[in-house]
Amino acid sequence: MTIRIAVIGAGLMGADHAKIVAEDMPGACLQVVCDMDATRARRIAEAHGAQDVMTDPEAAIARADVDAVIVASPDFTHAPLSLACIAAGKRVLCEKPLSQSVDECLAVMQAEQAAGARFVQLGFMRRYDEAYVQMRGALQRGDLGRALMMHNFHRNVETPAADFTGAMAITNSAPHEFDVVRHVLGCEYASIAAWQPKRSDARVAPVVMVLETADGQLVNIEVNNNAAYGYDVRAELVGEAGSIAMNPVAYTRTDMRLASSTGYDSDWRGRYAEAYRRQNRAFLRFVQTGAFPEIGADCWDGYCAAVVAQAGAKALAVGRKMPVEMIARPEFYA
Ligand code: ISE
Repeated sequence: MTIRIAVIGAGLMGADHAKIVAEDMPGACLQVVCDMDATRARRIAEAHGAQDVMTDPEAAIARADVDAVIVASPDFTHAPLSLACIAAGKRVLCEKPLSQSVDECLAVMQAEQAAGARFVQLGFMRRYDEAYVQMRGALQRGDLGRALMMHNFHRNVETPAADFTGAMAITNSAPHEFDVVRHVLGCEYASIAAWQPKRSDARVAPVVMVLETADGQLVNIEVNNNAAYGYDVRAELVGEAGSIAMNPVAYTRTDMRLASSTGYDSDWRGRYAEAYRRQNRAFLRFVQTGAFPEIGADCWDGYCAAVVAQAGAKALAVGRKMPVEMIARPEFYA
């Protein structure tokens, strides 16, 4: 049976998900594209052969001819739309973050537990990126010995909005690292500190974070949303017996005029193209079987990222290290 998917949100990520559903998810079809802006929804629907266009997300979720949902609308809609999917008994792949509010994350977790089944997979797609898969594998096999540190760099060409702040770098961009690092290391954070260097202009400066894990590892994360030169993510996991680092991802190298060069993507869609496809196919299997994807991110992971982000934003504001205080992991998410 073909799984009929509604994509909610027809912006950058919604368009990308619609394309993935239409082209790279055998067993699924793009049923509806929904966006507040009907013209934008229609453009994406026509480009990828969707059956229908809607402007009301709750109505799209409720449709009898929609089996599953991908939420890629603005961040503040993620939790309410996930709740609507749970209420409708439909599985949802929700873009990160689940919510920037810890309380909203808890509300979605509670609704899911009350429903008695997993409905929400979160779009922390880096878990499916081969570099992080190999880092996690090396650690789990014991190749690296005990993990000591993980270094991370996350650079965007420029901020999406002129009023982007250091706090937003922590709550919007860094959650990718918060999630994938705890996924690779297999432990939770104990504290976070955050600082910013000074820039010569009014743009948001990089944010540099240092986190301690509950197992005594150190994690540093640089998020530079105005790096100017390209989309660039780097990571290195250092253990007592060795280290494993992510290679730059480039299919080609140009050798010309006595120089050798590789290019950068302008944003994350190219760098993580394969990870998005793996993640979305895992979501499809989840819809088909009901078994939550082995390495997928769930509501608990969304809650954890929100708690760390909240503590990180506070640490940046007050200029000192803050504890990361979480509830005990509910048995439901074990
Ligand atoms: C941005 O906020 C995202 O959501 C993207 O997934 C990420 O890759 C990008 O670097 C972030 O800044």
